[in-house]
Amino acid sequence: MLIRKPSEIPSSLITPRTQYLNRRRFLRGALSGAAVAGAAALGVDRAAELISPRTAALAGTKLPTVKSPLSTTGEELTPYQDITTYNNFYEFGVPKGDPSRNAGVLPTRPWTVKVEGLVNKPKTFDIDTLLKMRPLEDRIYRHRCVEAWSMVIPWVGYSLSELLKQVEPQSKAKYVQFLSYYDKHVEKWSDESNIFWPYSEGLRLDEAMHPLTLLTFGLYGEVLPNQDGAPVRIVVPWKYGFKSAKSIVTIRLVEKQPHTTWNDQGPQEYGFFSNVNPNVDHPRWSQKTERRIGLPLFSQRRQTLMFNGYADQVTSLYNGMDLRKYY
Ligand SMILES: Nc1nc2c(c(=O)[nH]1)N[C@H]1C(S)=C(S)[C@@H](COP(=O)(O)O)O[C@H]1N2
Ligand SMILES: [Mo]
Repeated sequence: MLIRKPSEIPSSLITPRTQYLNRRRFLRGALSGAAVAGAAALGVDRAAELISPRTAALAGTKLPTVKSPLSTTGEELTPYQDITTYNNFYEFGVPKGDPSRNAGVLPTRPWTVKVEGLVNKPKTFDIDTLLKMRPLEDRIYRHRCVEAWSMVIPWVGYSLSELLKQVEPQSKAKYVQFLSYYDKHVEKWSDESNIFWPYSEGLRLDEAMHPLTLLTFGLYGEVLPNQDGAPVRIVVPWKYGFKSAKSIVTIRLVEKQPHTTWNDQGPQEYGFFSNVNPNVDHPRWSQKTERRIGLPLFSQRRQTLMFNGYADQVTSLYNGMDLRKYY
């Protein structure tokens, strides 16, 4: 497959951001017009289905944010264009450009996140309640995919611990499982891979409670585009990207280590912990270096940092653990 990477497109071809957004809004308008016309021919019930809440329209809405002391500094931000067109979101297709083309059909309203399992106060949160529960922070993080590419992304959200504290985890709870939205009629591309849906990820409870673990609603100060995991996702910056489940609907506190999607796919290749670690190679490639997306080709290659550069904050979580064994 030959796809021109965003970084290889001359900047003269990159649409300025405002123009790009206006065009998208225009296209969306045109599309919903077509949906209404098409719906008239189908009868009322189908019509309601076609026009019903489909909130790609929310993507790009400004979010009120405060600066975060936990932001990574001194890194050049990856352009919005790259963050939103070079994605892994297998529910919407395997090639990196497919999620940005297909994820518009994800219905991001109404949306709830159910927090259940070993907690004293299980609760189903409406997404708009979650959005207002705590001040939203601008948090810049390095983002390192297991495929050895990376970005620097200004996310918007607050620490997941703020939500977990509210439901009061019981002492038996040792792990947290995250489940993504799944509807094979909406995510028609999901059969391109043999993943056992819904996408499932997990963290040890202390990892989930770490302040760096972000409950994420936006990027670049705006509501997440669907392809980046709208309306809410997890971001765990010291781990490979696949640990950060997108478009989550369930958070479950459990006693035993939950099954996780990439570990199911290849346990020798993708461990449960999957901390970014330049000293432990993937069986099929090195993890010593990475390619920073969005930079000129000659300057993309760089050293991968232990725990993706967050060692000062997270090393203590793994005291006494053999990180080769627990990869
Ligand atoms: N539900 C779901 N979450 C997912 C994935 C996915 O395919 N489905 N891909 C993961 C992988 S491999 C990575 S690298 C990141 C990518 O996030 P981004 O596209 O916003 O950069 O999302 C992770 N979360
Ligand atoms: Mo990834």
